[in-house]
Amino acid sequence: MRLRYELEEKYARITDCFKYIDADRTGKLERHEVKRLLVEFNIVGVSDGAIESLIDFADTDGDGEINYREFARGAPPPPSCARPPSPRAQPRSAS
Ligand SMILES: [Ca+2]
Ligand SMILES: [Ca+2]
Repeated sequence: MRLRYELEEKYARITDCFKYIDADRTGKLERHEVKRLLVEFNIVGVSDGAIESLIDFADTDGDGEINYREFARGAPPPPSCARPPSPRAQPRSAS
């Protein structure tokens, strides 16, 4: 169904986004990765305190890092997070 497809698309994009930010492949977004993301988006002038607040907001289990579940739940829809979705012949392939 269409709704199901759209949900899968959305989650695929969040996953791509997460992997993109998680450059060191730890499966979690550490503070330095969040900071790097802001720099990459040319969001400069954000204080460390504001970044900490952002992380704390998303970090619902309080371990200081943002895991995938926290990211998927806490992140706003990422319109510009990753590169535009690449056109694929198969919408969903086993990975
Ligand atoms: Ca990481
Ligand atoms: Ca956490």
